Amino acid sequence: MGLNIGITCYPTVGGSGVVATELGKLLAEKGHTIHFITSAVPFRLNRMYHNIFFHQVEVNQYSVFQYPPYDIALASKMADVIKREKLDILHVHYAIPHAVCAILGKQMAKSDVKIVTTLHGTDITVLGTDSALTSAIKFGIEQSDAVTAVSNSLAEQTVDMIAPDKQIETVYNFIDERVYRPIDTAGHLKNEYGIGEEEKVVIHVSNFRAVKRVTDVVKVFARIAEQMPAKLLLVGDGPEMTVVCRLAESLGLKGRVLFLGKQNNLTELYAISDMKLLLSEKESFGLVALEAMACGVPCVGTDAGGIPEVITDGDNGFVRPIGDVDAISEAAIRLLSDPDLYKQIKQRAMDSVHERFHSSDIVRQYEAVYEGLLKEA
Ligand code: GMT
Repeated sequence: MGLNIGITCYPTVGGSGVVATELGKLLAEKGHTIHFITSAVPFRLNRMYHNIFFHQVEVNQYSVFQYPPYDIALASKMADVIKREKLDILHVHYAIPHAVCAILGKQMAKSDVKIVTTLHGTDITVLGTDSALTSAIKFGIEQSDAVTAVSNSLAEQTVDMIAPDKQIETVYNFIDERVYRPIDTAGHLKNEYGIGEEEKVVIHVSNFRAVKRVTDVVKVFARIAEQMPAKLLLVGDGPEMTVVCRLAESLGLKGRVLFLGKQNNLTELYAISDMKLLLSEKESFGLVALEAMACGVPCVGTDAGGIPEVITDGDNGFVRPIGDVDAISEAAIRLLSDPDLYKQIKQRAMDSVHERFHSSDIVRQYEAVYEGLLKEA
């Protein structure tokens, strides 16, 4: 029987919002009714579904308040939706503020709705070290009815950092295989970007926060470009952009590094890319690696967080220590210059997405979490 499921996430561009929205869409396709309770329409919610509803959290800027009360407005909206739509499940992404808001919303609604919290990383790896928020994160996790993390690494890190009295189950991220797949751009795009047929294309996609170590991406690319004709596509924007631009210039890479800014149609960019670099120092999963692999683009990543659970070194890509530009460059150059190895790793990259992260398996795992809670009740 279809369930009434509320979903709260940050609706902006970012892995957690993408996963939450894709999950909502696939659950709706399986007959559940989905209620997004968010501050804006999730950006991936790009078509109409008769059983997906959007409830906007309005945050007003009152001059008497120093900070806009997003958390309280969200909890209040959650309470309204829990009551009116008779939610069975409220699935929130991020412990703070979303799990804490859900607990408050449930109390306001005097309801028995089950709260499922998915941890995505930043709340634990960054905020968990901020002692001002540790108690709130612990509370959000412990008072949720079920808690999932997007990798074993994140689940273990959460236990190490805040020792919550709660079991945390790993449910990996997934991609929509109908969107992320190899496509043929017949070389048009490569031409339009002025990339030669013989040039290797390296891609990096992120929000250019310092933890993504985009400067290492540029340093590794400089080594690659010494060995073969190549271009680097930098996709995204963020706080480190100026530093990255300056580094590319100082390494004499002007014209070889293309700054594409934020882009939506990543499959078209992956179609012209030969390899992706994901060199973060913190990464609970690395959804962008999975997206690239599904499109047939093998990745070289660091051993940060959950990356080694997505990229298996020597099987579907390469994993090297964080910041080890020499070792990363050696692996990248080897991958790009050995056609047999490349073919084998590329195939394994595509196969492993289907074997280990298939959307239908992951959605089923979330349904099992929901059903388990409702059976207990
Ligand atoms: O990486 C970011 O800066 C964005 C952040 C988010 O909230 O979307 O990403 C986190 O969640 C993604 C989806 O689960 C993961 O793929 C990313 O690895 C994770 N980022 C970090 O842990 C730094």
